[in-house]
Amino acid sequence: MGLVFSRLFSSLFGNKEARILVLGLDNAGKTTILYRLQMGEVVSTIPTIGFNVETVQYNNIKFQVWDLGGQTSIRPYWRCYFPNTQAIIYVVDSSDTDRLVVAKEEFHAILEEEELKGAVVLIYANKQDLPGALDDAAVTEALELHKIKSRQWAIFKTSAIKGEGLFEGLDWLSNTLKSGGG
Ligand SMILES: Nc1nc2c(ncn2[C@@H]2O[C@H](COP(=O)(O)OP(=O)(O)OP(=O)(O)O)[C@@H](O)[C@H]2O)c(=O)[nH]1
Ligand SMILES: [Mg+2]
Repeated sequence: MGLVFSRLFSSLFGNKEARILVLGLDNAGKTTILYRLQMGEVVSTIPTIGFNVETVQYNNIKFQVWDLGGQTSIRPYWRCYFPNTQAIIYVVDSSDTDRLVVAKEEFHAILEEEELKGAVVLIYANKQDLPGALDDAAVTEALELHKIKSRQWAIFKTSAIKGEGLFEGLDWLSNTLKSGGG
């Protein structure tokens, strides 16, 4: 009842809330992105064991952003966070071409998850500032994004270090969520 009331209250005052999961392989830049979005700064990170969660208020949406550790041994725990998720931000290190196949497999495994069937997907082709980084078209191909069926998705080129592309992606996400996606 409390939840229903707070949702009604939020919708009356145009303040939608959304629970977002940030997923991707270790070293992709997820934690860097979370704090770039939240504080507008580059923070020094260590590999995440577990999660970080922060609230990011943007375009009248209160995003509750969950950044999960991406190491191989902790990826099985991602599913503990799947329920009630409106959107996934999938982060790829566009310069880590050796691991794009693994990134693709993890991505498509996520799309298969029943609990995430309704979630919209934003892909960040991150680390565009690095030499040899693949562009959005090449990452689209490597991740086989054309195989995505009946789900809203978009890909943006980003550099968390330079602060480029992140809010463009969040614009897409907030418009998509406002128009009923997720
Ligand atoms: N050049 C460059 N480096 C980046 C960028 N984004 C993140 N990094 C660096 O990549 C490294 C890993 O970043 P993290 O944000 O800790 O990566 P993560 O995805 O959270 O990794 P896990 O917590 O292990 O899953 C750090 O040294 C970051 O400074 C980027 O856009 N460009
Ligand atoms: Mg991290």
